[in-house]
Amino acid sequence: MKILFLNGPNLNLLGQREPQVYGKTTLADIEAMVRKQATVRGATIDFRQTNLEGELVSWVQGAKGAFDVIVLNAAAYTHTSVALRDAVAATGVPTIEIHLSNIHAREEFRHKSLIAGVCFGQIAGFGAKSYLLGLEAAFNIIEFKK
Ligand code: CA2
Repeated sequence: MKILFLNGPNLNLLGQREPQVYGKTTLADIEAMVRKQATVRGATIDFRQTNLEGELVSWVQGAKGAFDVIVLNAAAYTHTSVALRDAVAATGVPTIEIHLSNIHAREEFRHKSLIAGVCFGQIAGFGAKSYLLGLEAAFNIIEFKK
């Protein structure tokens, strides 16, 4: 059971800037939390962050045959990247879209997700817990496919 967590631009700043919006937890804290829970449940995770759109696209492409599920916080590329949408659609690996904040309760430009239509589902608004809910959703998909 292998689950790939991908994080988009600026998420490396979590816990250091704008704590009123994104909380005080760092991305390293979130990774540790997810890793611990995944280990308990017998899964292996790979947890990555990049500020580069093309790198995210390449990672999504590379997941085919290597991972069972992708859990994706594409950050700002959620709202802008047709390339990422096409990569998610092409990879065939079930992908769960996650967000720390409730993108539907924020500025209008965040309400539209270009990737939502090609993802298995979306989790948004639970802060760092969105990652654990994403992990839970990944287990559900894997169970469902058995
Ligand atoms: O709520 C989420 O998880 C988002 O994906 C976060 C993105 C935002 O563009 C999406 O609309 C929703 C922003 C990530 C940037 O994170 C920062 C953390 C600290 C300081 C500045 C940015």
